[in-house]
Amino acid sequence: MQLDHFINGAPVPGDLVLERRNPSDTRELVARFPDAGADVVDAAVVAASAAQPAWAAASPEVRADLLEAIATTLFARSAALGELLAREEGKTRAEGTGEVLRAARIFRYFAGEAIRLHGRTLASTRPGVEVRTHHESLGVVGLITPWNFPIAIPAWKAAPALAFGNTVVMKPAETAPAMASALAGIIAECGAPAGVFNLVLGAGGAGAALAAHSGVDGISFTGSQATGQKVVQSTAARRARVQLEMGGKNPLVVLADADLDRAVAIALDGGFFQTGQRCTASSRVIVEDAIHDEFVARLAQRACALNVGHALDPATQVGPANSEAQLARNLDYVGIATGEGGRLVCGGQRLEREHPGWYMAPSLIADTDPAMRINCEEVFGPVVSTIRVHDYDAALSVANAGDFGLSAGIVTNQHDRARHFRRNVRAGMVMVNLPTAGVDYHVPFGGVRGSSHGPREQGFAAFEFYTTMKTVYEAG
Ligand code: UN1
Repeated sequence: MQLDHFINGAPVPGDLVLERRNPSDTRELVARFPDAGADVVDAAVVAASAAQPAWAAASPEVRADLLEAIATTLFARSAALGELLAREEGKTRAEGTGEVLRAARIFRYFAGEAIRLHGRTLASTRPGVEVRTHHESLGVVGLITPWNFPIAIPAWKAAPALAFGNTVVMKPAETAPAMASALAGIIAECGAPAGVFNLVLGAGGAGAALAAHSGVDGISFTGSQATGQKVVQSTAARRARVQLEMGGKNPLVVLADADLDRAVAIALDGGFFQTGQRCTASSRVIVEDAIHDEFVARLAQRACALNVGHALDPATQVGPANSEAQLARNLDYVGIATGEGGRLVCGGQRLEREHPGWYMAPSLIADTDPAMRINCEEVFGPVVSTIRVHDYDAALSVANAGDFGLSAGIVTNQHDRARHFRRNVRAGMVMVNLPTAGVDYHVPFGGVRGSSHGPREQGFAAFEFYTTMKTVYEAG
């Protein structure tokens, strides 16, 4: 598959200097694609700027119809797109197809939101004056998207952007160009006017050029803290709006009263499904002493039994790491954790399969200390650590340690404990008796501290980033 940029309603080819291989079988070349330079990014921003006034002025019904058509197309093609997603990203076919359906539902949700956008009318403090708020589009938005949800995250950024009258330039991760291209093709096919949605492919330089472009009114970014920091510096310098999602080191607290089978199932899902490659993954499991050893033994048994294999094999439960670099990072962190005194209970090694791929055994490291690097730094792989605590208060304080604050979970049947945790844990999302990962699409998503910056994404909160407010005073 040879991919092009997509600018002003037409494919724009470039030198095919980059390639993407299937992480389940690296002999398979999934896509070859170009690396946008500043000139290509500029052309896309110019096209988006030119298209923006007419798109914002169109009836909300026009925008709703486009999003509805995109949703319908994604529903209809979920099987083929789910397969492409699994081949390109490495998550299982079921996870890939599920993600395409999630993207479809996001577009359908924002088709409704396009119509519902409204302001407020208030009585002025001055007689004879009316005062209202209007929400207008922000303008041209740049979307810098990660590889781990290669269609759902583009959908939850692009759908509200388009719904509220913005035009888009999207730069997807360099390990997920084919899904982004498929989405751009569908948006065009469903009737988006030229310039409304533009795609530039490439590596980090293309994203940096987009973040720095003076014609871009806002950047929505999901990725690492290091890149997020560069994005915020670049946007702050020109006072553009910015929204950053930068991952987590999400704690899952398991209290002694918890049903062990349930707690183990929650930890297994949150820690290892989707190869642990979720910013919401339960990567730190904090367990009360009374059940710690039994919990670790059962989780290790379940983790070892997970079937790691080719993403398209129906028996596979955990696909490969997304890239060779990600696999190397995962293995490095196992070494760092054991080097600092953690006890490797299961996994920890690369796996060989009949296809050459970036496979890794689900890995559990027990007896870790909250201050160890494994408990402070995001790994983004199937690597889970456990921390033993003597009571709930200690668990809460460990959960609140560190620089992240995206999602936090607790497994308990004690209502008062769950409520105390919900009120006192420092996180943007709290899960009671649920994995820290796996969120609904119609409610706000985001974290606190080093995890997020700027307005929340998704659901009814999304309009805050993608619109600007105007206050109108009118005398008769
Ligand atoms: C989820 O847990 O369902 O990059 C979504 C990520 C997050 C999305 C997680 N922004 O993993």
